[in-house]
Amino acid sequence: MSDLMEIAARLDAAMFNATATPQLGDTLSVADAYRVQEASMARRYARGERRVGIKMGFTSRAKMAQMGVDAMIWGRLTDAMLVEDGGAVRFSAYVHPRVEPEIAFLLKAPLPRTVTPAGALAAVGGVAAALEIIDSRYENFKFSLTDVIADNSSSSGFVIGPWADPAIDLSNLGMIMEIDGQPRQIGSSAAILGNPLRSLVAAARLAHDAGESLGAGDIVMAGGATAAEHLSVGNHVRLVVSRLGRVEFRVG
Ligand code: 0L1
Ligand code: MG
Repeated sequence: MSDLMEIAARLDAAMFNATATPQLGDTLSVADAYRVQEASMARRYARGERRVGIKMGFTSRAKMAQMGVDAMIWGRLTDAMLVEDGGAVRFSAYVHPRVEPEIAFLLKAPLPRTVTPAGALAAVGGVAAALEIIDSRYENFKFSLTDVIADNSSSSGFVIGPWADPAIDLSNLGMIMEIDGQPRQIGSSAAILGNPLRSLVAAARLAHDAGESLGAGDIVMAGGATAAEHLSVGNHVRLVVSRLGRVEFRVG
């Protein structure tokens, strides 16, 4: 267990100092990788950060192919990771940040462990276009499945557009992510498990199995719909999701 605590401290320090650390190298089981994640997040909570929800990862083929990982993962989101819509982030706060287009859910009721997509929808108070800023703490943004789980699934920042009424068909919404006015990723919400609601169903199960309940007020990021794009100083990133709205931020 002390080894796991040491790894958690190393990953937390890499995040805190925005300095890359070597990969762990497939030395952990999946269960131990989540224990490391929990322990490194406990260090952040002890510094005053508050958990505000969870993010799902590798819920689309595009993301699995980009990173060479083929299983769904999840990570914790804190209030310190939330970036105001239209706001700015500091490039120097990250190791090698990337951005990806997502759909976010805001819960208005608890999500039970086992729920159908329709049951999950009934617990949703809002849905929004969202951008996730991912930042692996590993050198060269390279990792195994257990490496990335231990590293809080590369969670780093997230930006959420205006919440919309969830009573729309989420299964095939067009998504265009622009950087500096140029379309860089074009996709559909269908890429997220056929419908982002399925990611919410999976989130309920995975979080519950790890002893984390999802309740009213929690945010769930459904996972990248396309491959991620590198960020550079000066970038302006904007995502438009058909029928849902837009969200944007700058890199300073
Ligand atoms: O949304 C996603 O699929 C993000 C996965 C996080 C892991 C990564 O690509 O760094
Ligand atoms: Mg993501």
